[in-house]
Amino acid sequence: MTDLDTALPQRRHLVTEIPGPRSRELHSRRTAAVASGVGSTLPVYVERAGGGVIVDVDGNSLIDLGSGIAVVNVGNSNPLVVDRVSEQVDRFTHTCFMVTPYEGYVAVCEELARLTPGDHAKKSALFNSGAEAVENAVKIARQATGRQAVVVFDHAYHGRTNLTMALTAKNMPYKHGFGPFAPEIYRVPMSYPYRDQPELTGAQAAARALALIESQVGAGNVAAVLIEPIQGEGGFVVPAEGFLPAISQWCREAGAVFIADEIQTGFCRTGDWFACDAEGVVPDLVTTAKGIAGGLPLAAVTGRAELMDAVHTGGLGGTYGGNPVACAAALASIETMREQDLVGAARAIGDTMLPRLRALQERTPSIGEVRGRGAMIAVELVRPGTTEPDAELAGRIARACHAEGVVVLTAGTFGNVLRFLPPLVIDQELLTEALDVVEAAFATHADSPV
Ligand code: PLZ
Repeated sequence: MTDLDTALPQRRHLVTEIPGPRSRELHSRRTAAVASGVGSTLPVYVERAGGGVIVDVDGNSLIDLGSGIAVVNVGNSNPLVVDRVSEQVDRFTHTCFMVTPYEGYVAVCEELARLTPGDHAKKSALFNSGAEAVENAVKIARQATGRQAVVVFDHAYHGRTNLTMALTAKNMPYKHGFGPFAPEIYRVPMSYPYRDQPELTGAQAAARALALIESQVGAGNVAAVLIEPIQGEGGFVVPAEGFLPAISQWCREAGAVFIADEIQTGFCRTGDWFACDAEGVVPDLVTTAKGIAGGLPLAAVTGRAELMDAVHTGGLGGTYGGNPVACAAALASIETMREQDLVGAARAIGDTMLPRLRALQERTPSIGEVRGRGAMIAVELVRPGTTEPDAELAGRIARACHAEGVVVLTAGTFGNVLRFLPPLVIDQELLTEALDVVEAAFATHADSPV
């Protein structure tokens, strides 16, 4: 669907088993040199990637349904990103914005002000990683409110640094053995329509969470409520309609900062520029990263100008935050999203995937739920006839897809969610072929209807 000016054929083509001999060789070097705490979903070592494919060192061409965890929304080595990055690298690679600034940083902040939800005056600060953006959003909210408590949700994922580990819900692998964690973090139940028994409307789920905040934290102590509008690592949990608006309304009344973590959902992924747009929710602060810069490390906090400016000069920063090469990549990515209508492309991906996966669900009792929006789609696996999570099956299906040359990821508090995050520029045909592979994996590995 795009004018991919790449020599990389957009096809699935396996020439060895997965992983092949050269990948296995690299893997044994890696095992000797790389700390084992860093994992890899699929140890095929990459040689090239573009559009919807990843080519490994053995010459296998795999279909990419992961986008490096929702990062290469505009496609890997997107031609415009490559051009702009090369041009920037040629001019200068780093000065440190806090020493001698440059236009690219300012231009990215201007784009963020235009694109993020709401038409109020906004300002931004740039960082290197999602976790760093989340940490800084909390710093800003605390400074602006003079309060300390931060409210987060069950199944939340916000990063692996000390503060963000405390904000993240899941113990294994993110927190286990890494405490003590930062104080003044309070966790309340998320709206999780598939698992809320009895099913709660968005308003009811919000009332459940808000009652706990009021009784256990106290509205006047809350600096910020931090939420992913669709949870990512937690299993692509889409809250019931009305949940986010109710939480954001409560924040407004309580004088608390409503922070939307759009690190995984942002930049067209869900079929809107930002997932909050779907219900017209306007956060006070938004954190972004991943999709913003087509694969280069960049992150941002964007928000109400008066909140952002509550911090004293020098209170925010970092050596590399808003690196000029990453800013050039972000500007090229944003231009691509706009010109190639990647919002529309993400919607089209959802329109292809959801009906096929729902049809698969009809004949597969171990599929408890198919959910998601745009190009952020998941399948939750359970033991047939129950809602008991089946992580083992999710792993088996993922491995079967990998063996057939389709990169899929798993997620979820219970590890039982298969998730799909294709690059938004993926060919329809390639996407259809990937879905054939997923269906075949279910046909072989999941129980047949009873
Ligand atoms: N907030 C919503 O999705 C990163 C992490 C994978 P960083 N998610 C992928 C892993 O196992 O480390 C993420 C996110 C949301 C924050 C983050 C953190 O972003 O750029 O990884 O720090």
